[in-house]
Amino acid sequence: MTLGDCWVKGKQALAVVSTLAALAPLGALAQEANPATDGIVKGYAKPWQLGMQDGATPVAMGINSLHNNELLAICVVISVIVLALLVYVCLRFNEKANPVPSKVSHNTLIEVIWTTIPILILIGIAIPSLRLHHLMYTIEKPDMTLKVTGYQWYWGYEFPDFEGVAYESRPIPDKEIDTTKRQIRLLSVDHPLVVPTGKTVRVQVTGNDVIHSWAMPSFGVKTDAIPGRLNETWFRVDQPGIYYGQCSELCGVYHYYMPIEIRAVEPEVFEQWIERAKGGNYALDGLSIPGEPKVATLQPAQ
Ligand SMILES: [Cu+2]
Repeated sequence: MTLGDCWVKGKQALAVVSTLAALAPLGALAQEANPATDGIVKGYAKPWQLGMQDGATPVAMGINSLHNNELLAICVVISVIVLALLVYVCLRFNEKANPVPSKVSHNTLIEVIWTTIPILILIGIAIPSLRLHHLMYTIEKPDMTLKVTGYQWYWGYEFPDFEGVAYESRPIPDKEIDTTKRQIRLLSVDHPLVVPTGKTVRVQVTGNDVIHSWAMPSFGVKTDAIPGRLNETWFRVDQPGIYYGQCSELCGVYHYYMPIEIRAVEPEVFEQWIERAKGGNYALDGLSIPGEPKVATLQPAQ
């Protein structure tokens, strides 16, 4: 072995060791207490999660179902058929099995078939996709309107239906994170957005300075917040719980500083909260989500 070979081998070994060292914290992450396991925190990317977050709204459920049931099934069927054809061709038409190859270069029937079948598959995908798009962009009789404004670097929430209810939402600093209150680093905020369950909420999204994006994976919502423009979306959450999202448009140096925390509470709880909020008190203490212990777990850090 030359000196050069030794050098290359040494570098390879170092790369393997450093990769293993980098992966080690992942194991620790898996061991970490997972706030998502108690069923109250619902919209949250779990350690080692595969696939998308569970849908909490009709739109998110529609997206998940289209992706997991329909598109994935079509992909599997196509992949299996193509693989089977490849295997058949390799076995049946190799040099040994088929020493004299056919000279055929054109077959109208086969060409018509391989053009029409993909067209039919695309039409089959387009119909449920367009139906879902229609659901996403059609807001039927909203029960409530919510205005979301992206600022550098926080979110502003306004409830135009309830006079005077407008506040800002910022993440809880790392040092103040209290896991006993189900707070999650970089996701939990001081003043979460509170919405009633079972109600259609129209969301109007705009930006104050640069483009932000209000994205809630478990709601199937990702709407750009653009200065000078009002974008509209909607959601209806049926299950009370805590859901998380983030600004999903690179908006500057503190982009990470724009998480979204939504507390979906039952309409009666929402009424109580909104009454207090009208007086400028946006704290959530005393208002709990069913199944959640009442130990002021909903109280945000001051
Ligand atoms: Cu942003």
